[in-house]
Amino acid sequence: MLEHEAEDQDEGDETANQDAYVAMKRSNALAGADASGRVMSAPARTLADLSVHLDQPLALQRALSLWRQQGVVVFPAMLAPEAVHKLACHVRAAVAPEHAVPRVANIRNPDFRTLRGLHVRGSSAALEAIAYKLAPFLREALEDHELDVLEHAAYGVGTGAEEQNFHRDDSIVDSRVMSIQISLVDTSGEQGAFQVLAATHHGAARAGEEGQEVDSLDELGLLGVEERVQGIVVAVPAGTVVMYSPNAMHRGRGNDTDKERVSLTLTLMGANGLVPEGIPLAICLEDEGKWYLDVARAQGHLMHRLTSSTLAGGQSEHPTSGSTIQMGARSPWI
Ligand SMILES: O=C(O)CCC(=O)C(=O)O
Repeated sequence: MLEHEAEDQDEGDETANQDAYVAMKRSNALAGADASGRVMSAPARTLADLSVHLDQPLALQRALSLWRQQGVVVFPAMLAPEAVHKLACHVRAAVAPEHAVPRVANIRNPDFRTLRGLHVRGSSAALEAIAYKLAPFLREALEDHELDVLEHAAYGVGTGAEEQNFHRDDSIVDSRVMSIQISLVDTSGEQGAFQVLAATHHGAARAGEEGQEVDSLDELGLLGVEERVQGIVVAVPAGTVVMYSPNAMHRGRGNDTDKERVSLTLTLMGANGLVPEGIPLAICLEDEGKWYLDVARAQGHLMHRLTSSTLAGGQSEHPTSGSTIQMGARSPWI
């Protein structure tokens, strides 16, 4: 490498570090953390503590507060059964070996777990239904009206899958990145359910670095309360949408039942967020960097950056859908 190239790279690294530092400070401040990053609000202890029912008053404000303070929000049975059925068909068809892009290497304890990049277009109705209901929350939470789809995959946890260790997915603390799971089957706690430690998405919780996996959360010096050792088991009905920070300590539990846990998983990022290391991973190659949800208006729309064609047949189900797939003004983020 030439000398001036090395200098450019050093400057680039420094800028990236500064960006990450600024993002961490902002994430902490939004979450009500003190100067050392310790979160001031009490960690949620039950699934009900993390759940938001959209028919309740101030539901989206409560969702925003959970996102910032706990790093996790659960919307129980948010998608209608017909929408879940359609999405489940898309997911199951796409995991057929001849169609799917295997991404199993991304998963911890991969035996009996399947993660496959999935075409975004086939999920447009469900994604638009979510954006329609949650647009103001998503815009505030991810601090932008353009939300890049970084990952989009079918995820199955079959009988015999082992419990994972608690971990976080990446090393950048940035509240503008959101992992989402849409449950496509009723999921019991023993069916490989998602499990999370609330309020571990930043600050003091950074004692556990990216890649570090722990058997006991005492290793992180985070605990004191028995419930927190176990975390919150997200055993939920089909159609439930779980949104969590990839920085929150979480894991998949073992599946001791004879039923597969099936979900759609995706990662959204506010357009000015810091792309986490290692992402994009679980998405179809041709969809990388192409799709975003536009939540500028009260309802959201799924958009494609590079074409100006109209989404054939109006696949969305919400009332305002005539969804246009528009040309993105800016380049893909990769
Ligand atoms: O099973 C889950 O819901 C979480 C999976 C996970 O965190 C991982 O594979 O890294």
